[in-house]
Amino acid sequence: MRKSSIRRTCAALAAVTSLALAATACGGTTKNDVKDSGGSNAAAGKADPNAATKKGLTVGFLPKQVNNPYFTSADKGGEQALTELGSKYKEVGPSSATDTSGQVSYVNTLTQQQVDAMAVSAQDPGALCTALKQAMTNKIKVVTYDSDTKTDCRNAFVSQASAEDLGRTEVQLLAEQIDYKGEIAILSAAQTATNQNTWIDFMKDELKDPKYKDIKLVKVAFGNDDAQQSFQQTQGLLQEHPNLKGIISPTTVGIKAAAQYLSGSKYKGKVKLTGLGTPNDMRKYVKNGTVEAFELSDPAKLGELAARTAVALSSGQITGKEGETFKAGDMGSFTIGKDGVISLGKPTVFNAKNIDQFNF
Ligand code: RAM
Repeated sequence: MRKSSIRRTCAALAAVTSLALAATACGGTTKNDVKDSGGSNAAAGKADPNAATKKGLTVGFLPKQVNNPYFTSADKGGEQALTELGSKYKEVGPSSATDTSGQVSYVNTLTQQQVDAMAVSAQDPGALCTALKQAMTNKIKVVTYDSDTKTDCRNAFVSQASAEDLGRTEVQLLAEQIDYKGEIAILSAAQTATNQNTWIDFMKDELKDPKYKDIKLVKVAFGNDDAQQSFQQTQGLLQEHPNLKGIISPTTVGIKAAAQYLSGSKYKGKVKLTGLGTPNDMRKYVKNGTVEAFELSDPAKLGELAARTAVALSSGQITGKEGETFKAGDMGSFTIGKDGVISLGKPTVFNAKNIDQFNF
């Protein structure tokens, strides 16, 4: 076989089969040769907290949606951390938050490109599993951030806060604003989104407390992290439920669109709105009396922690097991919790008093 056709065959083989297999058959020096040289602990699948931080790694970020400002900030945080650590950042991803098959293709692309690690925000808990497992078989470390997949389809999950905290506190915020009385609705993102669905389950559980006996959740609507759809869903909620007293929107795109609708309607200040939003998106709605209080953790910090987790995994400092601890630069030390979850911390609650102190 001529050299060029060997190269073509190898490329084709790598595209359709296990990269490790293709690499062996083609005799190339691949990531796999390098990756297993992480010392005896790494070879035995044990974490070595004292292992040196590797440089020159490539970490691919795959957000739920590339044109969502939340992920623009998150991924920027990831890029900055990787640059500081002497590694490379790349980003791929779909423009719609409901393009699960697009996300699968992007996972496969990153695998074919033999990145060292990928940070993925999953649009759906199960859809990416086969592709992510294939990546891990090829010794690529998989971190989910923001929105998880199933636990066996990644090495670790970096969450913006405890899911339970986020779900329960959103109900608490709204309940106070409506005096613990009346109909409420939820305006979510995509119907399959792991993060939103987990938070909603905790919201429903929180609502079981007798102190909320006079609050009734009448509907969960889905705006798919699309501004126009979220705006229309808000309008629809108020048409269908004219007695609605409050809305929780656990998505930055949803809460912004709902605030925009409410602020231009007769419901402004009457129908309360809370959830997860960025201070920069929500500032004007807090100032004009549409929104009292909402919350979020800084997405740039989430991206930074995802990047640092990916590098710690690739360096063999952690494997993703509960109880392992690692240093995340200026962010301090983090300990991996149950099911491989790493939580960034507590979200910040924003209101008229503090919103001007934040710029993200
Ligand atoms: C949207 C996305 C993201 C979520 C934030 C709060 O940008 O749905 O997944 O974490 O909101």
